This record gives sequence, C-alpha cells and structure tokens, in this order.
Amino acid sequence: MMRRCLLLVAFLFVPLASQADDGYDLWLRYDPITNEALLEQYRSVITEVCVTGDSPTFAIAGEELLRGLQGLLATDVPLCGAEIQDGVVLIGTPESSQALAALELNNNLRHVGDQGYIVWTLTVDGKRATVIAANTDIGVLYGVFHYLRILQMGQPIDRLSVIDAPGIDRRILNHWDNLDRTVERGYAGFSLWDWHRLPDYLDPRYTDYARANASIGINGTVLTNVNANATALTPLYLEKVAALADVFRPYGIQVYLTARFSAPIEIGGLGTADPLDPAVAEWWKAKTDEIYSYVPDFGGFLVKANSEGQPGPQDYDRSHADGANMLADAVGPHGGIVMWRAFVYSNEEPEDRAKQAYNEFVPLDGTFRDNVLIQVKNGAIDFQPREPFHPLFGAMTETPLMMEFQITKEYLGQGTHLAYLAPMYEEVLEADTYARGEGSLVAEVIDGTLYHHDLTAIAGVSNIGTDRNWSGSIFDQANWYAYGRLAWSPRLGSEVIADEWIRMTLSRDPAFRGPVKEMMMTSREAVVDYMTPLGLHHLMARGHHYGPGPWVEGGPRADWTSVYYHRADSIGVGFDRTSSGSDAVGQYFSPVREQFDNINTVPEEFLLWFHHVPWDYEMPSGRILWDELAYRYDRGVQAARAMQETWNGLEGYIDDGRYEQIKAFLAIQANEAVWWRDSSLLYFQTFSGRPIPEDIEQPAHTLQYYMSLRFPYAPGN
Ligand code: GCW
Repeated sequence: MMRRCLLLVAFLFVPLASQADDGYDLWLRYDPITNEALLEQYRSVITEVCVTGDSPTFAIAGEELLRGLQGLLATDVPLCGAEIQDGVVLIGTPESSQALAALELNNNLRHVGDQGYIVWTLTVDGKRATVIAANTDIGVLYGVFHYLRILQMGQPIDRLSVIDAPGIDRRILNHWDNLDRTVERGYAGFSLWDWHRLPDYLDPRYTDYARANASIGINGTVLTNVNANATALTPLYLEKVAALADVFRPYGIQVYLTARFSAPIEIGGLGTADPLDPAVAEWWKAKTDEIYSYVPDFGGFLVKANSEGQPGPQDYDRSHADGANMLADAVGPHGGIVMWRAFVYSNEEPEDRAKQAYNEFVPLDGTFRDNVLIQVKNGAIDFQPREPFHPLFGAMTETPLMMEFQITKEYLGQGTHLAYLAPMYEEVLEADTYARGEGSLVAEVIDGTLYHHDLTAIAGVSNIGTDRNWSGSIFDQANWYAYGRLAWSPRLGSEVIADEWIRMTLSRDPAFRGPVKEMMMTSREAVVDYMTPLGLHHLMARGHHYGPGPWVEGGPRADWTSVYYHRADSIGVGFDRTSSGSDAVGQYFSPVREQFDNINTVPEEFLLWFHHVPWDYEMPSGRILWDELAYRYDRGVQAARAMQETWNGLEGYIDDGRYEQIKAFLAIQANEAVWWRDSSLLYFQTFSGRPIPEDIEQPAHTLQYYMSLRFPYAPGN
C-alpha cells in the first residue's frame, strides 16, 4: 500500500520541464519571457493593441498579436478604446487608420511595396506608440510577425525603426505530394492535403500551415508533385484546390498547380499534346479559365517536362520555350505565371549530365514570354550535400531565373540526420558567377537586380507532412524556417537564422543556445564529410537514396548509377569535367571557369567534382588523396559523434518529448555516419588498393555485408 502511494505521489509531481511536447507549435510557441527585467520593460512599453482594419487578414494579424503578447508577456493585453493610450501597439495601413494617415508615413511606405512594412516607435495623437504599418493588409500581418520575433529574440522595443520588404516577390513551397497522399522524397508522414475529404472537411492543420508559412513570409504553394497527375486538373479536384486556396488566401498564400504536359490527351480527349497544335493551346486556355473560375487568384503552373520520363514539348519536336509559352499565354490574361523547370537531362544524350540543362536552355534565352520563369536547382546535378552553383545562374540575361532548393533532405540523411541547410543555401546564394564581372552573385540573379527583372521567385521543395512535428524531426523544422527567412532576405546570414530559430523554438538560455548553434552550423559539413567528401556526389543507394551505394551500377540508365559520377579506377577517382574532360567548366564565366579547371586552384571541396585525381596525389594537407579521403570520411563520423555528445549534455533545457527524439535521431546519425564511412572506404579501397590509415577505426563488416543491405520500404521513394 505504502509503495503504491509513493508511486502516485511521484506521478503527481512530474516537473514541468519534463512534460512531453510534440513540436507542433514550431517557432510560434511564444513561451513566457522569464527575464524579469526584460519583461518589466516590455510590459511598460506595451499597454494595449489597436487593430485598425477589418479584413480577414487584419483579423488574423490582430489575433496573432494578442496571442503572441499574451504568451510572451504572460498577461492579457487589452484592445484599445476610442482614445488610444500611451503604450499602444497600433497596426494598420494609411487607408485603415486616420491616425496613421495623419502621420504621413507615405514617404517611408513608398519603399516597402505591397508586401513590406515598417515597425516604428512614434508619437500618435500625442501618445507613445509602436506603429506596425504597411500599404496592404498582408504587409501588416508580416509586420506583426516581425514585431513578435523581436520580442521572442529579447531585443529592445522602445526605439524601433524597422523598415523591411522582401528581396524576392514570390516565395514558394513545392510540395511533391501525390493525390494518394504519398509524398515523393517525403520523410514526415503523408501529405497534409486530405484530398478525399476535401472540400467538405477542412482540417485545422491547413490553417496552421498557412499561419506558419505567413510567419516567415512564404506566399505561394504548389500543391502537387512535379511528377504530375492530370487528375488534379479535373473539376472534382479543382473544387478541392479552391477550398484550400480559400483557407490560405487571408494568409497571403497563393496556390499553384503542376501541369502535366500530356493532360490534353489524358483528361481532354485530344489525340496530341503538341504545344503548337491550336486545339491543344485552346484546350489549355479553356482549362486555365476553368481553374480561375475556381481560384480567382490562382498563381500559375509549375512544369517538369521532358525529364525523367515526364511528357513534354520535345515529344513533338518542339522546344521548352514552345511548351512554356503556350501555357504562359493561357495564364497570362489572368496574371498567372509559368515556372518551367530546368531540371532536364536525357539518357540518350552522351553529354555529361551536369551540362545538359545549360545546353538546353541558354540557346532559348530571349524566346520566353514575360510571365515565364526558369526554375533552376541550386546545382547542376541534383540537390547533393554539396554542389558548385548551377552554371545557368548568370548565363541567361533575358529570362528571369528562379532558384529551386530542396528542403526535404533526400540526399542529406532524410528523416533523422541533423543537417541544417541554411549554410548550404547561403553558400549558393553568395557564390559569385562573374556573369557581369566580379560581384555578380547568384542572389542577385534571383532577386532580379543583376539583369533588371521584375518577376522574381524562389522555390523550396517542402519537408512538410502529417507528422505532428510537421517536418519529421525537430531540427528539420529549422530548414523550413530558414528557407522562408532566406527567401524573404536572401542575404540574411545562416547563423543569424539559426539563432532566431533556436530562441523561438527551443530555449533562450545562452548556455543552451551556444552549443546548439554550433551543432547546427557544423552539421551540414559533417554530412558532406561522411557521405560525399572532396566533391564526390550521387553515391546514395539506388531508388530511395537512403544510405550509401557507391557501388550502384547497371540498370536502366548510366546517369542513375554512382559509378557514372565517381569514375573510380586503379589510377584515381573523380569526374573529369575540365577543359580536357567533359568541359563542364566551360559553362562557367571567367575566372570561375579557370579556377575550377585547374587542379591547383579548384576549391578542395569541389576537387573530385571537376577532376579525376590519382590516389597518390599530394593534397594541401600533405597527405595523399586516398588518405585524405579516409580522414574526411572519419572527420564526418567524429563530427556526428560530437553533436551527439553535445546534445547528451543538454538534458533539462527543453521538454523531454523533443529532447528524447532529438537524442535518438542523433544516435541514428552517428551510427549511419559510421556505416557511410566504412562501406565507402571499403568500396573505394577495391580501386586504390591501399590500406585504411591505421589511426582510423577499421570497418566492422566486409564490403559484401554492406552491399547486401536492402531497404525495400524506405520512405519517400
Ligand atoms: O532528385 C530527384 C528525385 C526525384 C525528383 C526529381 C526532380 C520529383 O530523386 O524524386 O522527382 O529529382 O526534381 O524532378
């Protein structure tokens, strides 16, 4: 009896910190501020909230502000009455608020366009006020989120002078979601879109999804997979799409769809999808008009054509421009756009796959309609842990190019490994193309400043699914967050973003933040090391891409094998893309071209991307290539273990639910890093014929063992 009582007592007094949290609230937790001095300061500056407009977006902005303040200040902040008081937080536009109009903010608002805002400390009607003002309702909502972020970051708020607007106009998520709710390369459960129950049942998660996206400025979503299904364009589905669009609209999020190029045949009953056939063009026009009748602010189409088996204009000997322009003419009158993907390569084409997109698209520059963007992956192969920037950036002057990043970690450890991707995004955005001389950054191609394009966009392949924590793992939420932040401000540093995310999502305690930021900032480099060091790429297992597969060869096409990319032989390893090899370097501007071409100047991280290097080549470290490769693989393992160790020392700073999941995932990562290192070294050893350096842990299994592992139901395939 006694024992049972004790147990009961113990059960009742579980400390708060250990309560399990599932991560659903993302970075919008608004946990109470515990720093007393700061809290007092905030409470003295904020006494009431004044919401001056009455649109659905205004309602959301007002609710969010109250919710955020209530959470952070742990007190109810009242709404203003007819007379405002000292300490009012006033949100509005010059149209919604006479007080704001009287302030003559127009000079400043002129600079923020239709999405930006100002957050200023001002005197309004003789009262001390914080003004969140914009030209549009959505600008107000973005301003509110910015303001709440300032509070979440613990920054001073008594003299605010924020003026902000997005660097890129369309900041879009690409969902590779299928109508059966599976998600291609998705590691966070199934698709959020519950097609079968739509439009009658609106899952509350649609609203939460929109809110989370709006909080980081994402304003577009492509609902369907680029490996497209024409059924999505039938009335049955358009009604469902419209229901989602209605939920998203007040959050400033536009809906887009993927267009299956052969839809006129599949759902239109035509005998062809030839873009120059008038009946085909007519069909798309009518279909597009129909879509706009359901979704009046429909954003437009995203198209994957003549790539990996998808139909396209080349099936009819037409060009990508013919295909894109036909669709552009259909959406154009409605203000829609076409995002035409440059991810095209052909098995029949003998050219190095890295060169094909450039070869295909550069000659078409100047032939696309004004409402067409070419959507280019960050690198020329495929979302590898590290790739040099795509040579198309800077190479097309007449056509707006948009960036496609992958947020879901198809090639970076999928659902479990910690790989904070912002440093990778940043590396690409900050890369200098030299297209117009020094300082022609990829970021400037994307934000339209380099070639003066008004139409600007960026896409991130979503990592969102039905998992309670949205992204499959807590740290993967940071990649969604970072993508949104960089899409808004392409020059914002990855470290700043990590800091924001940690404070908002995990803890404000400096003793926790420091080590966690360190983990995040080093994580992607660790993945590069234990998977594909020194410029190696595409060595993942076949199909699902889970785990190592440097031995993958044969099968339907050469460019779907690992041996195609690493080219290991008894002499050395690496893909010769120099001027004497495939000459992929020739697609870059000088002096990048010469830098990559020369083995003495190519950055070490791209060595084997561009050069076939002898095993005994002496590296800058003084080691021969083989030994260096072994040390890099091992360095990745050590880094993964270090992250694990750091985390194990951080128990108690956050709730047990999230803590334990992260802990388990880091253990998986450390084990899989060993798996990558050992299997890869054993495999490459069959070519190098050299021993794995003695001071490196030796593999626990044989190469045959690693090669025999099978994962038939690995997710996302
Ligand atoms: O990375 C590859 C993926 C495919 C994907 C393709 C693409 C949607 O393995 O799953 O298909 O790229 O980007 O089109």
